[in-house]
Amino acid sequence: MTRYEAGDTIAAISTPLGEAGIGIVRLSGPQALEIARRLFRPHRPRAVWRSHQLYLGHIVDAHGESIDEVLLTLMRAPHTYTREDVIEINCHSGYAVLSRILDEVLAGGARLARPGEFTLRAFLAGRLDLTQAEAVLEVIQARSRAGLRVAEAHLEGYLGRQVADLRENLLDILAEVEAALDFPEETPDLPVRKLSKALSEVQARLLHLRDSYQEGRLLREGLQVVIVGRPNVGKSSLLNRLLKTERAIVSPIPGTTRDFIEESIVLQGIPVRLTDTAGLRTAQDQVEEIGLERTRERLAGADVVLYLVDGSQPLTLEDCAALEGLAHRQGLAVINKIDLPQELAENELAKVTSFPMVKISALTGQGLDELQGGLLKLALTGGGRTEGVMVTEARHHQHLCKCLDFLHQAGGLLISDPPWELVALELREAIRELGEITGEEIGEEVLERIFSGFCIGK
Ligand SMILES: Nc1nc2c(ncn2[C@@H]2O[C@H](COP(=O)(O)OP(=O)(O)OP(=O)(O)O)[C@@H](O)[C@H]2O)c(=O)[nH]1
Ligand SMILES: [Mg+2]
Repeated sequence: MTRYEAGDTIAAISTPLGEAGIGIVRLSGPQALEIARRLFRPHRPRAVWRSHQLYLGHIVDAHGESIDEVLLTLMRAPHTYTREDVIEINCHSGYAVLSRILDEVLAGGARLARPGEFTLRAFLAGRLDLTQAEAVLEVIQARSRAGLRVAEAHLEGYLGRQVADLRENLLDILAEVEAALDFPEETPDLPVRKLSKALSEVQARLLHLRDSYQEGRLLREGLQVVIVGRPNVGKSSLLNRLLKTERAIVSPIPGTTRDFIEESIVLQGIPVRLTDTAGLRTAQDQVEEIGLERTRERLAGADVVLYLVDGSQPLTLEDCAALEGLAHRQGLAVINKIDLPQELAENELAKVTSFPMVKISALTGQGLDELQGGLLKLALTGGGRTEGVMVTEARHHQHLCKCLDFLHQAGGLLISDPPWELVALELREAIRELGEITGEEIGEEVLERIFSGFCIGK
């Protein structure tokens, strides 16, 4: 094992490299204190260094010349993030200061930390389970309040504990089955009904967790919304309205938007990525053709489609064809320009699409609340959850699905006098899937993949 070698001292710049009030160089490992003491000149020299204290002084280079005035935090193992000795050097944040201090630390015997290595050490030391380690990244990347709330709950270990608890329940069931397998004479006939009931209870809780992913994924990744429609129906005007800025060019000339425009907003705590696209029509030139191709690509990746029509015009054949092409998608049929005299027959529109209908004016802002409400309703078909542990990671969701598959197999085998060997086999697989979520059973390559997504210094 090269990557997970403990024993060496790692160091990294833990704050973004840029001009700011404070930047932090962090060290963790058995030599952290020794390295720091060689570089640090405290304002008030002292014989005893106490843990969890701040010291004011200077970091100096090999010639004794000061690099910066800093506040140094000393944290002795085991009450630290990594459970090793940790030193944090709070200096002024600037490229030259931070990189010079890091260079001195590395020259002093530390090794540059790999992405996520501090958190990896916290995981390997047993301070965090894997769901908590992953939540560190989730907290950093949270894009909305609701997303942050869920990430913080993961960091507290609520998800990990729930999964570990379910795994324990399965281990209990497995123990009963295995006892009967190992000592068939001493064990009375296994209570199939009781085991079946215990299994169903675990399955129900797992299903609940698995289903929370629909909303969890939205909180994490955001909702992809694409605005499409014929030229000039007001797509860019709607984008601007939702963003509350004049982001996209709006003009009465059809074909104004040629490339797609993407921006983010937060709707009731859920991050939404909004894409305005080039109007759907037969391309007039090569640039427009490329624009249309991009519209189709964005459309393919959308969670929700907003199909815009101009209410002051009759419905066209192109609209009908486009809407029919979207029949298998989730979306809203948005009638725009309701401030103008209406020419569009709503019943005709209803005939070609099953999308819920919303009427708005991108010009006056009328109907915008209904539009946003309709959007969220589509995104949260489960109605939205306000409490309980939620799954936000694709990795966790996959393991939950696989675990449920194995339990389904096990459940199917539970008839009177079932092949207990096979039941045990399915149960063991199911237990392993849960162990991969919390990290109790995890391969090195999976760890590698998870932590390589982190930034250096975390
Ligand atoms: N009266 C009225 N005019 C609108 C409304 N929404 C947009 N318009 C006007 O319709 C014209 C086209 O608006 P855009 O937002 O550029 O339309 P678009 O769908 O982005 O058009 P392309 O980019 O060409 O596909 C502009 O003159 C807008 O001011 C509305 O709700 N009411
Ligand atoms: Mg436009």
